[in-house]
Amino acid sequence: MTEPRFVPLPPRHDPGIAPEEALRAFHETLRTRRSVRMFSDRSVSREVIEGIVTCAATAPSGANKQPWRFVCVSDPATKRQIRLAAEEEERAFYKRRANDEWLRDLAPLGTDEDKSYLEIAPWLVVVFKQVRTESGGQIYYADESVGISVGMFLVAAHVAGLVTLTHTPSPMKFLADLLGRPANERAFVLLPIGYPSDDCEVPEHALTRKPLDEIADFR
Ligand code: IYR
Repeated sequence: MTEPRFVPLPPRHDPGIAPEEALRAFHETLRTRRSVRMFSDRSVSREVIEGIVTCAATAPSGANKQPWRFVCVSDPATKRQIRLAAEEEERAFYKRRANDEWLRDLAPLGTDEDKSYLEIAPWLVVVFKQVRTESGGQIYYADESVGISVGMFLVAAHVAGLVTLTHTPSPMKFLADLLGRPANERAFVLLPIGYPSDDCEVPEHALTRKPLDEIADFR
């Protein structure tokens, strides 16, 4: 057993404004984040992607196992392979796998099996979750942990002026195969990241957010 050791909580940088004001500003930042499917091919440096992954890796995780792995792909040939494999899965999804309710729910988003953005975006960040450690040890709350880190990734990308999409081609097994990932990892989400195209549009439908009284219950 490792004995616990504690250090004082480091002092936080003082925002210098009231929490209400800080939250109004932060909400304004978050509110303008959108899922984007129309990317520019404008390049993004590896350093910027590293900075975003470094932010995502500040997430809490079960027993601090940090079970996220970020595979960052800019190689055009690999992006093409991912696009072709994803489109194959999506064709099956739109033709057969999705039921009528799912297709009705997706209709206002205008999505289809064309995933050309997977080749146009300068980077595809494929997030894997570990279900076991490299040495076969246990992982706790893998979905929660990796989900939180992906949320932080999205916010970091937005703060950096970039756009992302949380893309989940289903099933995603092809990603582990294609990227040669070890047996203890499962694909979690595929995040194209870059700048929006000049003519970028986003679905109006996804603009709305439920009011606070519908999503929060104060006792
Ligand atoms: N993976 C498909 C379908 C899709 C599913 C959901 I749930 C969305 O919110 C959006 C799309 C696709 O990417 O087209």
